[in-house]
Amino acid sequence: MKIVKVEAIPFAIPYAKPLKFASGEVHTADHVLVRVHTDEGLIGTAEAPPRPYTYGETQESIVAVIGKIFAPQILGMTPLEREAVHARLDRTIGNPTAKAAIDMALWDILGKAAQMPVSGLLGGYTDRMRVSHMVGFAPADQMVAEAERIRDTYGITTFKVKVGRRPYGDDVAACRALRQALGPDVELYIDGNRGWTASESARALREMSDLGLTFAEELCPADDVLGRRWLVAQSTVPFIADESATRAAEVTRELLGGSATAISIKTARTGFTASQRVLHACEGLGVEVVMGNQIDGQIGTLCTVTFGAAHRTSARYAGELSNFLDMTDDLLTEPLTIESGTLRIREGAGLGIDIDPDKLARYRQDR
Ligand code: MUC
Ligand code: MG
Repeated sequence: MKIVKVEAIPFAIPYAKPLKFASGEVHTADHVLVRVHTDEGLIGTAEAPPRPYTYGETQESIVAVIGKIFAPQILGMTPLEREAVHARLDRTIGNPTAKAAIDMALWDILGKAAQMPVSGLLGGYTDRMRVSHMVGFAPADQMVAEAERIRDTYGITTFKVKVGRRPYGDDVAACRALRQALGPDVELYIDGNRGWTASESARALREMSDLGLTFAEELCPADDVLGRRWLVAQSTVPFIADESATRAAEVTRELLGGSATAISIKTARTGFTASQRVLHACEGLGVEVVMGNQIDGQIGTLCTVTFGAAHRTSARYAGELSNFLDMTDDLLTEPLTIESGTLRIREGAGLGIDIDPDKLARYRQDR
């Protein structure tokens, strides 16, 4: 079975409620649908979300690098040669979401060819994950109202609160308001997207020490090498590396350098193959992981839950699987649903991604 075509289709779906955080904001899901075609008629599907402020990729750059560099490199190869495919893709540095989407589309093909779900091929640990919802920047009362609505509508009881604004006391107050409104049983953790300095972060963590936070993520830049080590050494909660550790080698550097004590795995940037490398490295080192969200649509979310549910250690904490709820529409024929705070994988062959052709025609940007 040979790869005969790789499509990179730009599409745009507006958000009903934009997500705002310290490094940027998202108003439209301007993603790229990636479809890998084989000579046997099997098609693998995934999506690449451009996050210019995090990886430097744009919708245009993803379409270009797949069309001009990656597709010509892998045409004629087989989906079973994933290591050889990655050796070719990795000649080019960067472009993580473009590479990840190709990787996941290849796994989708393998699942379809074997008539097996990808989750089973990856590890088959469980069929669902608890869901964590990201609460973006807004006045504290609106953040509380959103969390309460999400809890009451979907049964979600874990929230990642975006912080990193100035003065930091506003974010501390918002976290306190969330804890007071939601009570002691809800899990809360924070993500600064590098918005604070190390000393602001340390002060904020001290002032929140009674809030029972589960994790703190990327509060200050990893480039503040000594400041970040100093911060992490005094943090009483695990300190998650997200955008500072987007590859297995960076994960090693952050952990061994004492700049992180937990890792966010995002299939949107490491696909399934490299996400397994990161996961297994973390397991070997005894470091906890959380399945993160690249502000994914439903296709990306299905990929995240497929990977997260497949492994014991990635299924342990709630995965960030709900931001698609803020989009006005999506491309799946059968939309994802979150019930009792959990999201299930799709049974059946491959990833279970079935694209609605009318929706794709409506939202694609290249015609
Ligand atoms: C997150 O965890 O940081 C926001 C920026 C990004 O790269 O991912 C999101 C969520
Ligand atoms: Mg993050």
